[in-house]
Amino acid sequence: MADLILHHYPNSPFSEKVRLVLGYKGLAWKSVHIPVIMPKPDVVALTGGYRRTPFLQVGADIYCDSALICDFLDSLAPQPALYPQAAGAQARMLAQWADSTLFWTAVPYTMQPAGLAHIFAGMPPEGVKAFAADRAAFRGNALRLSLPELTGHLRVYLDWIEGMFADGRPFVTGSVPSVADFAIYHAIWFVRRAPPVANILDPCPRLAEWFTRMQAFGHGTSEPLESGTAIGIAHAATPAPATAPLADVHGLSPGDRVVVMPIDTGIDPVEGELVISAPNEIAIRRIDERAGELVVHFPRTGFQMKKADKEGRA
Ligand SMILES: N[C@@H](CCC(=O)N[C@@H](CS)C(=O)NCC(=O)O)C(=O)O
Repeated sequence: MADLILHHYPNSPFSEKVRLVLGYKGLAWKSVHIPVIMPKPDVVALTGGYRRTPFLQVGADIYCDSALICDFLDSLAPQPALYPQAAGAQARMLAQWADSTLFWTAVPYTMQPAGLAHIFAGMPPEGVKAFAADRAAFRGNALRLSLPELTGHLRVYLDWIEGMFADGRPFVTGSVPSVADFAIYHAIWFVRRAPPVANILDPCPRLAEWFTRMQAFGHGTSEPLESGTAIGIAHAATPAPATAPLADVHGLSPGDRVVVMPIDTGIDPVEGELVISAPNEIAIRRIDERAGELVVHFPRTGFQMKKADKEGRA
């Protein structure tokens, strides 16, 4: 199989989730560092417009969103499992809560002035300003909570998580890790990156022990790669044949021109020809001037798909 190429940047929590999964599964991967803010021309050449971080490239196949990347890595390397049978569906449900509610509480909480000053220490003011403007556009009209609300909500969530370890279990859903652990981990990881505000974690000793257990999985083995080389790799490769069952709910068929986009943040449309419409996954084929023929994969949930009009819009 072609190399696993993770497109990410060091300070990205969702990337940390995937890096830790790669470590848990003992996988080797290539590391492309992408820009933290727009413009991202090499990202867009591969994804067709999706700008979020991270995404995984395997030859000419592009996997968007950490939830789908987890599914893909688990099918590629099934042991140790991200979805252990004993954890059941609750692992996925908890992961979805952590990737949305917990993340969007922990990150803005951490980005309060004291946390921001620590995370951006040494960055010129215009860099901080550009980051703030980029993320304002990224979040669009999403509700912004005040710091007292964020603090209050985060305390409740941390208390819930701490409570899950009360019966002595080493991981969130039981005796072995599941995807839920990795999804909760990256939000906590981000809070810990800002020591001036990380004291909110102090009343959670079991969570601290769990964090150390999780951190020990490491990131697997990686080698740096230039984004231009990654585009060349895509160009030289052929997308994997689509084998997933058709599970259409849109009245669309493979071959139809569609537009796919996230429903929450970074809602940039990606246009192409539908090749997979499976229960948990949508994939579209597109041709890029620099990267050639690609198939871009998205999870079903968290995204919307529409038939493209003649101009290729949703
Ligand atoms: N649901 C997505 C969320 C990804 C996400 O929001 N990533 C953040 C970085 S951690 C992002 O894209 N920020 C804007 C950017 O990097 O351009 C996932 O699970 O991958």
